[in-house]
Amino acid sequence: MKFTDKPLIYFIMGSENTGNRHPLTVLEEALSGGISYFQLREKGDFALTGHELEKFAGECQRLCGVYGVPFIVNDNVELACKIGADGVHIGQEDEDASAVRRKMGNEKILGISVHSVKEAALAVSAGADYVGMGPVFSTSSKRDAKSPAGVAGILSVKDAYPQLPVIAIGGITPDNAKLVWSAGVEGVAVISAIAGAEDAALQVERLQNSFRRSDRQ
Ligand code: TZP
Ligand code: MG
Repeated sequence: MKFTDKPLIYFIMGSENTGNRHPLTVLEEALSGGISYFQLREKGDFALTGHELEKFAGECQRLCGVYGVPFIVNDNVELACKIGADGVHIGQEDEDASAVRRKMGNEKILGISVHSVKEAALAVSAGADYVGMGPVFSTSSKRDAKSPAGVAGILSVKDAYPQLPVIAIGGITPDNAKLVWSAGVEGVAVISAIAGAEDAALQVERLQNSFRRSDRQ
């Protein structure tokens, strides 16, 4: 997984996040706006399952392929392996991270959600390519979200593991992203600010501009 000085916008979406807009329309807009990674996170009461999920995942994967953007699957390691996704993202309650790394092989991307320096340490030893750290701010996109770690929470992980790519997540919008970039993260992961935007491409551009306005440039 490559992390450069370019601001990394990591878009996360499931079929329930886009309101009355078609998720594939939103994904294509976000891709054309310049997202760097896409994660399919299919959650909620009406989440697709089985064949429908596989079909939807395949459509998202195909679109990502057109734009050359890595396609990551949340939680579902079996699905990721079956369809040949570029990687998988797991949380603290999911399968053991070292076992997932073994299943996926070393070539695939492994991301792990962490909420503390201690969890970041475990993620490093399990072979994570990056950690998703958050929620930075309060969020309504995750039912069981922990209390917000703030920018201080990100800084504590960055201080302990300067080489570990950190993707900040939770309540990030173009208005507060400047603060997050200033903490030295490699990227920001966003659900609602992109999935709920009228124009996802424009919203991605706004997030990129917030990086340009941050203290790092
Ligand atoms: N993990 C921590 S916060 C969060 C996840 C999946 C949800 C982020 O969504 P949003 O809408 O960008 O706050
Ligand atoms: Mg999970």
